Amino acid sequence: MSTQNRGSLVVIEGLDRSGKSTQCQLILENLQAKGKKVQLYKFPDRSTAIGKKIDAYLKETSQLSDQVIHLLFSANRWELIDDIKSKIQSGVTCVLDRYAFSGIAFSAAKGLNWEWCKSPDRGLLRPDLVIFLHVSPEIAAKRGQYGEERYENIEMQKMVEKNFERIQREYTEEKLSFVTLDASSSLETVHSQIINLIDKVDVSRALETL
Ligand code: DGP
Repeated sequence: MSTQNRGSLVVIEGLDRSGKSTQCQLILENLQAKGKKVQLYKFPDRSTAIGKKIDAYLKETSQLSDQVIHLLFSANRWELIDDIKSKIQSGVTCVLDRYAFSGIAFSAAKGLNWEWCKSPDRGLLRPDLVIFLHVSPEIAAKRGQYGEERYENIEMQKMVEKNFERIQREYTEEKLSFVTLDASSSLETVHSQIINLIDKVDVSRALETL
């Protein structure tokens, strides 16, 4: 990929109800106000045919094996990656609300093999920056609409939290910039920390793959 004037690839991860989607919206507004081209992608993207299957699974109106849903979540990322790649090449900063790291964290929490969970996402674009918004599962559980979907229970979220710690360790060893922020601080504090990190992304480096 050409390194000239490319956009950056930023991923926001977190437990359910960690404030990810609000922060993604604030990032969008901040970068747009600075005149930057920016596009937000939310994973899972529930609008595609695969995304609709994922949505039904999360709302518990359909049942699928743990392996099948893992592969569907990954396929949902693969179906959008060419679009993301061409946006980045044309100078657009792409902000992803969840990505492959959620895939490992949630599926491994159900007992699937760690390396097996990683494999379907190998070859996807490697982000310039991953920000994990940390909020304790107990605090998240007190937030609005919690418990409406599959996975929104404290036991599951605690395992997911542990898995994100391992993901951060492993990817940091691979030199991926993976930062955990305390998302229980005020919206404004978290937002300005995120913007500081995004401003420091080095887009002169070529994008690699996971
Ligand atoms: P959200 O739309 O951000 O609330 O995410 C939907 C739920 O799906 C949330 O509980 C996290 C979970 N999730 C997101 N990505 C993946 C994935 O790749 N694999 C699995 N198993 N779960 C995921």
